[in-house]
Amino acid sequence: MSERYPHLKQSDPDIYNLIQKQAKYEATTLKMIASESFASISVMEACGSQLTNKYCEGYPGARYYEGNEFVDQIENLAIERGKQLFGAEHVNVQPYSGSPANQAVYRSILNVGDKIMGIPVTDGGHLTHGWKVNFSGKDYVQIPYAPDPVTGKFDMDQIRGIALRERPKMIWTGTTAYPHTIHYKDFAEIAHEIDAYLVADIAHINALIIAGVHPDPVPHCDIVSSTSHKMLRGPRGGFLLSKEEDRLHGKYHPESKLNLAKRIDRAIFPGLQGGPHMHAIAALAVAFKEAMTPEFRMYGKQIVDNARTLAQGLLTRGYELAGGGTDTHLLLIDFRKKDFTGKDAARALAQAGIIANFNQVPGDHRSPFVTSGVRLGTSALTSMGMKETEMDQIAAWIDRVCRNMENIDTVAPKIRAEIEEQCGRFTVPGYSDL
Ligand code: DSN
Repeated sequence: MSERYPHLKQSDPDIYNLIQKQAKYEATTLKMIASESFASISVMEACGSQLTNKYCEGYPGARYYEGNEFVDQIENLAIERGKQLFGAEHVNVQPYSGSPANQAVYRSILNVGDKIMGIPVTDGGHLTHGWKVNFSGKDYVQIPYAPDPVTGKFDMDQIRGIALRERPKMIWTGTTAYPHTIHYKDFAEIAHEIDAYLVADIAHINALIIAGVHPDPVPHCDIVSSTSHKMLRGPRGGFLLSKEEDRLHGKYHPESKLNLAKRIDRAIFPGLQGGPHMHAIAALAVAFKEAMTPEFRMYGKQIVDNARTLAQGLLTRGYELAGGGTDTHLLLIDFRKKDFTGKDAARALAQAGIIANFNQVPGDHRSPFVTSGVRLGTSALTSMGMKETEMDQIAAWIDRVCRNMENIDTVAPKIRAEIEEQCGRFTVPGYSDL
């Protein structure tokens, strides 16, 4: 690898060396945390640019600081590309990340104390979908729903029953650990029936939607929220897509005279945030441009093909998967019947060079601190260029780890060496292609 950060190396060797070590670690192990992928060098260059110095509170053409000729053009480009990519009427690219984006969703359509429907974290939801220790569970009342514990899939009749009984003012659809297709149209029918807003959180699956291998939420949802990193391969950040006008005419919101787009913008700034992170917005514009290419759509499709092959490789070797398989980028190995926990398995896999996380599975009897599952994702490996052959090999390595939990200290280094050899045949942006 040629030298990438010559100034940093000289001025702060401690941080330089740690960044290099992390980069090498990620390039020589299997990055299978389902929410991670690899940003391109162009994205990283924009993110590391002089734009980090600029303050420009407000929106293009209406800022509270001077000197915005170029940053206005950058933010407008990001917005226009976002609109084109997702077919959205309105785009806000200023959220600092997914959690602030979701906070703005609440602030733009609801009042504190309102009921919302969301999936608890322990069932594969997100903290911001109403979890008790998060602002969303403290300021709003979560009505929980979850995948069926037996099938691992959403039971739309059951979800409709909860919605009709509880009449929440907003329904979240979106998960961090659901391996199956989300049918937004079905959720929209339920939301319309009870005059609730429908908001999709697509942080985990945005590239699959762009690639056309997962249904599109934009026509069916009032607001769509996303992070810009994860499988989209942009910078750390978030964005919001919405309709211009409000289907419910601000029914639950004090500022109902404003349209939906305006309320979202106001919720972000000045409601929740100050100066936009222009370096991240520029990098997001770059990522949106990359996501418009045929290569990106092939990446989105290959992510799913890889996940399916990995799932098949595990099923063939006798493992159980939550919901029986996957339609997306992720799968959950179900270790409920094993005498080791998800945490034990995740630790052992990491020792062997397979980096994932322990995660609860539907019907889990173990606590969230140990769990009975491991969540695996294929986005990062697909970005490296790995395909079906490599996925089957990975299933074999996972099997070897799980069959050798008792003597993992002996087995793990051997597998780790094999993994390093496999990774060496692929490309990691910013590491092996320099
Ligand atoms: N931390 C993310 C995940 O791993 O799913 C959610 O934001």
